[in-house]
Amino acid sequence: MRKTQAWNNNWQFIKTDGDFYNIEIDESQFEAVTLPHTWNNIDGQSTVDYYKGKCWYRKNFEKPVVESEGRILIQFEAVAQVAEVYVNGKFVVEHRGGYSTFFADITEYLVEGTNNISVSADNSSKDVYPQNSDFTFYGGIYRPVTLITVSNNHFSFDQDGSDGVFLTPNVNGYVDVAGFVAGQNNGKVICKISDSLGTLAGTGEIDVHHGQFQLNVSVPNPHLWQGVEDPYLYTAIVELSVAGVIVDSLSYRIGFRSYQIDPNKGFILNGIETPLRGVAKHQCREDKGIAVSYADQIEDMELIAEMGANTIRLAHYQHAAMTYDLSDEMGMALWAEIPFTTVFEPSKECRDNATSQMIELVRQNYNHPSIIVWGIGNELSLGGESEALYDELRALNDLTHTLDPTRLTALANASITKLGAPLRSITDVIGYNQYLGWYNGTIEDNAAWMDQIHEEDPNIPVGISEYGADSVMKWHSSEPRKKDYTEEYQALYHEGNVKYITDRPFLWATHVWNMFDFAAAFRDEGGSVGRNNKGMVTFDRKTKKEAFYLYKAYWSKDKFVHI
Ligand code: GCB
Repeated sequence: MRKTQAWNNNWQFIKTDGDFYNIEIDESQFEAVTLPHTWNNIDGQSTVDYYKGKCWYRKNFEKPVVESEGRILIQFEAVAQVAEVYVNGKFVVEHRGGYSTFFADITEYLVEGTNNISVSADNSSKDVYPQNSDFTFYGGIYRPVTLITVSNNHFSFDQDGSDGVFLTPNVNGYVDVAGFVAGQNNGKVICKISDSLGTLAGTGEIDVHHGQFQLNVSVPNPHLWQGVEDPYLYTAIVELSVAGVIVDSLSYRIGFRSYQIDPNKGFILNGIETPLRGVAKHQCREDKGIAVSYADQIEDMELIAEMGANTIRLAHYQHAAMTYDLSDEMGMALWAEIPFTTVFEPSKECRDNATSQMIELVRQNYNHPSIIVWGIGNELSLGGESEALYDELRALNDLTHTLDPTRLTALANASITKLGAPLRSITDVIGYNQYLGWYNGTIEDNAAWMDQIHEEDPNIPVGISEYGADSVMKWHSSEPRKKDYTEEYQALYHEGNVKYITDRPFLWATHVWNMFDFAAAFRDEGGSVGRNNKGMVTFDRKTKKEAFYLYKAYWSKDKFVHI
């Protein structure tokens, strides 16, 4: 049977490159660290020359006990940006992509007794995306690591970082369960689905053929997942048995829901028009950088819920598994995306990397009811529009539909994207990043602009994937003006926008940029270095800005401030 063990303690770290995968290494220069860890937690939030390079982590461990012929794997929930894994001095696997999960099957590399694992992390890579964007590219093993032991027959761990089981609940009362099995081919898969009280709601089983299976489990009259109003989840336990003995078991929380996105009526969830109004977010906070804890993630999600949001754009990369889990539980509709922003020269490396990142995003997160759209890119026109870029995006869009025929695709366009430009019609829905009243124009300009994007593309669902203004908490004014970085101007900016948005239900989704101030090392503005200050809440999460309360008043059912 599968056993998992958190593997975050007793790591050694050195902030430089070298042959640190060798078995015989003087570890006196290393420092003891606990994961999650980043080496940019301080410099990444303050200076443009934060440390980028290849650094090393090492850990000595006893060979885990595993059933005969079982496998021993290490699951890395993310290593930024390029990782190489070595065991006992031998290369095991490389992973290119700083925000997604991968497995290292280390079974064949182990010896009896004490073993060593060495992992390099490199945040300076030029052919892994993003290469250029308005946020700090942290380095490190900054999400949890898990040791997994399984018997030889198991649900397969794929190169795409998924665990090989894909569940598609249908509101008509069934769940499609498909997947892959490694090891012996003649097992049986049993799926048991229970409601939130633990009562069995449906069960089914099927024989495995050639390492694959597909079955249909009937769940009559399912209780629907209705976003923040009623985020009802079922639990699906999927078991693999061989010769009547259960050899592997996985558990998922699933939700039954259907949706459409209409160019005039916006987002419709289970037949109910549900305007998506919310925020975008990065994964980082003061002093910890990107290496945040589970408690930090819960605090972030609770702040988002308190503001009354019902959607999150998880910018600009794959987020932690716990973020998707919490969104399922809280009913947040998600825009989930790959790190593909502002590309200047679409190249073969660019295509390969965007493709592998999309495969990982979709396959690893397929089972989450909260995910509504897969975002294929952000502001790519800023690097210049070209046929090569359009081809790149068309290919990515087709790939995404093939990977997941049940969901829609989205693209976040820069607001300068021209009328008739292909970037407006490649994906199923689009959003615009618009900063009228901040970088240019006036707050009032937004009303006419919102009507314009609808009139220009009446058959394409349009949303606002970003809008925002900076405020640095030390600045205040009784006569707030554009770009004065005051909390008061930021609140005025959002007051205008929230009214215009409320009056325009055709906007399928709107996302405030950003829920939290975040690290953007190259920035130096408003007297704040290394920070994008467009958050509703400060980087340390200690202060809710005035605009936070404004949205709470508009969106939340609980409009009062608790003192
Ligand atoms: C954008 C980008 C985002 C930036 C934001 C800003 O359009 O997509 O990554 O952080 O603008 O604050 O300028």
